[in-house]
Amino acid sequence: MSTDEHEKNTSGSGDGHGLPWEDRPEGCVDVVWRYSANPIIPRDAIPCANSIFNSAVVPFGAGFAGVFRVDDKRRMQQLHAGFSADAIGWDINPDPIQFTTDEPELAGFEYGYDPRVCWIDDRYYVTWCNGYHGPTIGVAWTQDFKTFHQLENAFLPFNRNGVMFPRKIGGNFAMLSRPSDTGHTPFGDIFYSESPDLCYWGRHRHMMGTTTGWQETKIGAGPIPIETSEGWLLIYHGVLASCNGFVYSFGAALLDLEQPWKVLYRTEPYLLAPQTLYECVGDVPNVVFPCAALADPDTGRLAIYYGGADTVTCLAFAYVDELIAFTMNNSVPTRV
Ligand code: BMA
Repeated sequence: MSTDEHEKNTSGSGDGHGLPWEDRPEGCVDVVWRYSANPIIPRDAIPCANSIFNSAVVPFGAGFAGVFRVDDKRRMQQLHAGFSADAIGWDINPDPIQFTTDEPELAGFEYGYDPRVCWIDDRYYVTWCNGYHGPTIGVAWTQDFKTFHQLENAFLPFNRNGVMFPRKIGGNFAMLSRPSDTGHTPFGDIFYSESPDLCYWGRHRHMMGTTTGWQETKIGAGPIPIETSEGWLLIYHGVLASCNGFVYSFGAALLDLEQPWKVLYRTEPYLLAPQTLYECVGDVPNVVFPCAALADPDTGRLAIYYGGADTVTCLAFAYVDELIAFTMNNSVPTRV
């Protein structure tokens, strides 16, 4: 698909471009609100699935496409492609993605989870947590969501939450990631890295660490950052260690446009925390985990896709302008 075709889907007609939307419920004062018909994807949408969650969607052709995290009934973590006309009802391929590569070292797919999809120039890049002697960041590109060309892993193990920027920064590809360990990591800051060629990554910069409350234990980038006049709008997850285990919520930050490792603002309160049945009850209770957002530049509407309780896929809404204002007005002190 050409750049023009992609832009046709992300800017233009002023009618919301078919993005999912539901007005803020009456009486709701929150800056982010849930879709009333959540979850949009049940755990058993395809026969092999134990659960379908933490997934990424993008505009594609006249509709939408996505890469879905499917934990199968063997409890292996797989990635599946899917298509949709309205970005709510999804037709998910029952067979996992088979990545193509000429590099034998990359060929044996161990496991993959928490995908993100990012349009840059003329193709979609997929990043995911890729099993290679421990979790690291896998990278591939596609133009049709049928053939996926795998590139080199971006980093050494152990790393998670690789999220690319939708344009080059200072002439280089740019990615956020969260160095971690082999297990249920009890720490984690977000780092920024650049690459001239998507093979060699460097210029690593510390971007943001943990603070208190909902983001006291570890944090990780969520959807692809959204470029705004006030900076990159980054939605990210944060983890609190309760006496009953980890609690995953999400908030937002604004990053400097040309030096994105400089955090201008970040929310002290969360935007969304696990509170509904489908967020509090499932294979891993008390998890909301955002991996994608669809933005309409004309209406300012934002549709945020997140996993609920490591089991189902859910949708929430916001206005980009309100999110920016909220982030600025409810920020913890940053170092900038
Ligand atoms: C993280 C990732 C996510 C998951 C979360 C809660 O480490 O594995 O995929 O949603 O834990 O279990």
